Parts: sequence; structure tokens; C-alpha cells
Amino acid sequence: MGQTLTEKILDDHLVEGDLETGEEIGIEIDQVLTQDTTGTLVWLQFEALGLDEVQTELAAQYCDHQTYQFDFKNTDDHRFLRSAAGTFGAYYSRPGNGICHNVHKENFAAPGKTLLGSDSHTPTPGGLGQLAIGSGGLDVSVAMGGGAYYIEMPEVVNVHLEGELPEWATAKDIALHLLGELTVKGGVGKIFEYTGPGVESLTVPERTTITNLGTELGATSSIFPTDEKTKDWLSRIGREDDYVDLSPDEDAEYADQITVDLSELEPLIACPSMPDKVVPVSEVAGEDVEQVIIGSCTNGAYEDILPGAKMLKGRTVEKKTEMVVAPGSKQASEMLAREGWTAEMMAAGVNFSEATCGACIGIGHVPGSDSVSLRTFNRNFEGRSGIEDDNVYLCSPEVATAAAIAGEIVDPRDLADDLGDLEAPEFEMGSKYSEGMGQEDPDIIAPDEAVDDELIKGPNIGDVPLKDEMGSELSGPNLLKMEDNITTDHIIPATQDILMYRSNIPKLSEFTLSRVDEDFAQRALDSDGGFLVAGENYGQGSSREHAALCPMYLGVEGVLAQSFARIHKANLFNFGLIPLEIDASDYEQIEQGDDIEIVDDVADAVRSGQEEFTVRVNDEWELTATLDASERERRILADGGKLSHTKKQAEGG
Ligand code: MIC
Ligand code: SF4
Repeated sequence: MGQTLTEKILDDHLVEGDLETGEEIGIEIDQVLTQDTTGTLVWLQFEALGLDEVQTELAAQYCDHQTYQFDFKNTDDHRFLRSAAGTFGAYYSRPGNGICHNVHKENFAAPGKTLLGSDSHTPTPGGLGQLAIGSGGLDVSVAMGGGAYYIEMPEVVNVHLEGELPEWATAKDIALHLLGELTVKGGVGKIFEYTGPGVESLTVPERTTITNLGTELGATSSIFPTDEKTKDWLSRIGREDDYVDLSPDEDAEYADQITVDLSELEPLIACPSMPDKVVPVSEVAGEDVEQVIIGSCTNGAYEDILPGAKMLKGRTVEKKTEMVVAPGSKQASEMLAREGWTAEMMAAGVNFSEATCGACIGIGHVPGSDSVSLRTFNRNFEGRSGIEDDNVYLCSPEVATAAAIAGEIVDPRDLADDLGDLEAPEFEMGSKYSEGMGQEDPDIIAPDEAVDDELIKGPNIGDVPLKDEMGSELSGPNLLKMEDNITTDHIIPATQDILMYRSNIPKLSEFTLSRVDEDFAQRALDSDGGFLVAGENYGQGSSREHAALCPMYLGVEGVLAQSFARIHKANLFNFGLIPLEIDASDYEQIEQGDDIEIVDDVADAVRSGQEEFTVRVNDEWELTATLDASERERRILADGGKLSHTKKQAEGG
């Protein structure tokens, strides 16, 4: 039987297990990436594991999320990261050089290689044939130390693209269409592999917009085959030697197939406040728009910004609307400047931000209260923009620019009809060979150019807390009952005032779940242990392991949820919190404050492979909860988390 492209790459990297759906496999990781807000823990854990040198082909540390350095704490974090990269042998990309996914794509991403990154949008370079997966930081530390990365073999789903996009519909609309159809949990446990004649019509920047948004589907990864378009893109950035031909076998078998006829797509928009609340733009036309932002890791390439620049040529941004461009990388900014587009856009009334995550996580350009903001980003979770009552819509650069011109949401086709002289911008590829552009990225420090050879820890850099081995008894109150689709932004928000404590767990823990219940942290600390209860898809969104580590620090012992998001579930194991699945009817019945007791000898049951656990509530009624875990995950859990487990293994325990 033939293989899918995913299976081929996994087969090449397999160190443990078989490629059977649902079975745990261990794979070798070629490249790792990390960023500033998850990277501090990655290196602290690398150090705590007693590791002293990067073992993967390549490791890269980016500073992208909090680059404004409002406070010495951020600057200290960046200095620590530079010193860690220098000491242990990673590339270091300076603050302001751009978002990890964009800068990695430009400098290092390579077809056929595996990439593990401590950021949920790590799958972005799947658009050029790299098998890239997001994970918690500790998994990245271990992979960087030469350890395998373990996942349940996902289902490989074929997304078959037919036809070509009509005018004004874009790659963003392909991704939004899938989100509308499949929802934010539609991709859990799956890898989406794109095939079909429609693939040829899409360039690498368009493909990476689609693979980037695969994360919003909850997918483990998304991948495209390679072809002339991939080769062309690599040669435009001077890396044609990295090209390899990659495609699935003709008789490859997929778990499922979804067909998308590109010619039927139209401009789409995701409404507040979930990326899957997708409707045609015309359905929400007429809403006043106060802010428009083009950029982020989703649509921050030169090729993503150009259409807006072309649409604005000879026009101005409507007076009541503010428009900001936040390029994904400094290279994209430099290309726009050298080609004259920055000046054109500025003349039209656009402001430029440095290349940073910034506004995407509520750092800068926070919308006004109860106002509409249109963004080309990938996430619009409530409050993520930095204000609780936000109304953030997600759309393509074309739709965003149309709104900036009109001052309201408008289908660009209607705007073109109204204006009479607005043409759909032709897609145009950029090149690093713009006149005068240097070929090397001056903001990247290679391991052999390192400026530090020992770790520099300022007062904000703390230690990584450890958990004790699991005991035989596990009981405590239900500390908080939550609904479906609780995001990691609810658990540990990423806004400015909180983000600077990512390397200081005791302080950061004070903010745990404060967006759901401001008294939570104190209640958890006062209680001797306890549980969290949630609906479906608990922990969707970010890879931040702080969303498991902070509850652990506050004494939480486990989470009872109807289902979990993949990365967050792995993070719960990594920090010794038991993730138990419960039925919808039991979820309905259980109340906040109820006493929860796991009846079995827990540590024993976890180690011995027991799947069903009896949970007694208030000493009155019982429910059955399921632990879906591999043997390896069970050992990690029982040992009190992956750090203790890995150390124990090294000591021969
Ligand atoms: C996000 O988009 O939520 C983030 C901020 O990039 C996170 C990483 C983090 O929390 O540091 C992610 O996607 O993993
Ligand atoms: Fe940064 Fe936003 Fe992309 Fe996350 S989703 S990496 S915060 S730009």
C-alpha cells in the first residue's frame, strides 16, 4: 500500500512504534524553535535536566512576542535567552527581527525535515513540505537534548483542492472555509495533507497561511507537497539547495477526504470571538470599523501586505478608521521599504509597527472599548486583544484593506463596484534579491558568533517548580467549573502586564484563570489540592505550558473535562496533573465546590494501565472517568511530571 506524505516523513524519522493511527510513536526531531515567552522555561528546563549542548541539527531562539521591552523584566528575559542560545549552541534572533514562524520559514525551514516548536503555530512551514509540530516547552527541551518526541499517530486527512480561486478570494478564505465547516475542534488528532490540482495554483506564502491556520482547527500539523512553486520560493530567498521533491504515493490511503472547490469560494470573515464563527463578508457588511491591522504570523509576509498596498495606491484610509501594518518579519519590512511600498502606504495614512506578535496578544494597538477591529490574524478569542469586550473579526488582507478604505465592513467585490476603479490586486511574489538587500540576516546570531558563553539570569528569572510523585489518594474540591472551548488565554493570559512573568512562576500563578474567576488563585492556594472541571476542548489555543505549570504550582491535582486540546493535554502530563475524561451528563451534574475523590489507589492504577477510574462526588454519587494515556505518559504522570521522570530515568530509577 502506498504512503501519504506525512507517513513518508514520519517513517524516515521513526525511532519507536508503528505508524498505526492512535498508537504512540517516537520521532527524531531535526530542528527546534522556541520564542521569548515560552523559551525561558525551555532553557531553564534544559538546564534542570543537566543538558549542556543542543543535539538537534538546528535550534533557533526567537524574540518576538514581547519585543517592546516595556519593563526590565522583558529585557532581562531576552538577555537570558541570548545567553542560553550562546551557551548551549542555538541560533538567536534579536527582538524586532520578526515572528518565529516567519523568520524560521525565511532562514531555516526545509522540506522533509521535522520541526518541533514551543508555539502552537509551529506547523506554518508545512506549506513548504516540512513536518512541523507545536508542543509544550519541556518537550522541546528534551528534543533539543536529543530525545525523541512522542505523539499518538494522528489520522492523516486528505484535503483535496480543485479549481482556482476567483478574484478577491484568497488563501485566507480557504482556511476560513475549513474552520467554518470543521470548527475549532475539527482537527484534533489529525494531520491535514493538501493535494489536488488546486495546490499548483497556490504559492508558498499562500500555502503557509493555510498551514498556519490549521492550528485553529486543533490539528497536529498541516502539510503541502513540494513542487516548482516551492523551488521558486526557496530560490527567491537564496536557499534552493534545501529543495527536495516530496509527494504522497498515488495509491496512498487517507483516513478521510475533504474536497474544496476553490472556484466556489468568496471573501469570508470570522466573527467575534472564535476563529470558527465564519460567514461571508457580505453578511456583516455595514458594521463601522475603528481599527484595521494587517500582519502577524498568518498574513505577515511581503506577499500578504502587498495587496493592501496596491489597493491603497492613490487612495486614503477613511478618517474614522486607523490602519496598522505589522509585518511578520523585518525582512518583509525591508523588502516593502526597498520596493517603495512603505512610502505608498504611509502616504495613504497607514502606520507601521515593528515586526512583532504585539497586537495579536494584546500588546499595543488595543482596540477601544466595544469597538470593531478587523485583523488578518489567526485568533480572536474574547479578551485576547487586551480588552474584555472586544469585537475582533479575522479576514484576508484584501477584506481588511477594503474596510480601511470604506470605514466599515464591506465585501471587496461590492467596494470595487462602487468605486469603479478598484482592481483585485494580482498576487505577486517578492524576492530577497530586492535591490540593495543584504543576503545574511543581520539580526541572527549563529552559534559560532555567540556573544555569551554563560547564562545571565536577572532577578525575574526564577526556578522551575517540581511536583512530588503521585500518591495513592487523590481528593479535593472542584475549584472551578468551566464551559466548552476554554482557551489557554483564559488559563494564563498573554497580555502585557502578565507576560513579563513567564520566567517567574510564583508571580505568574497569581493570574491563573483570573479571566474566568478573579478569586481562583487564592482559593486554590488555600485549599489543600483540588480539581478543575471543564467541558469540551479544554486548553485549546496556545502551547504555553504555564497553563499546566501554574495550576500545578497552586496545588491543582487534575482536570476532569469532556475532552482536551492535544498540546494542553500533553502539558498536563508533563507537569503531573491527571487529565480525566468525563461524560456530558456527569459534567452537567457536578457543581463547583463539590468534593471529588478518586476512589482507586491512584498511583498504582495509573502505573498499571487502568483506564476507568471511579470518582466519588460529595460522598453521594459516583461517576466513571477515563484516563486515555500511553504507558510512557502514565509513568511521567506517576513520577510527578516529565522533569522528575526524566531525571529519575537518568539516575537509573
Ligand atoms: C499564541 O498565539 O497564543 C502564542 C502567544 O503565540 C502562544 C505561545 C505563548 O503562549 O507564548 C502559542 O500559540 O503557543
Ligand atoms: Fe505571535 Fe499571534 Fe502568531 Fe501567536 S498567533 S505566534 S502571538 S503572531
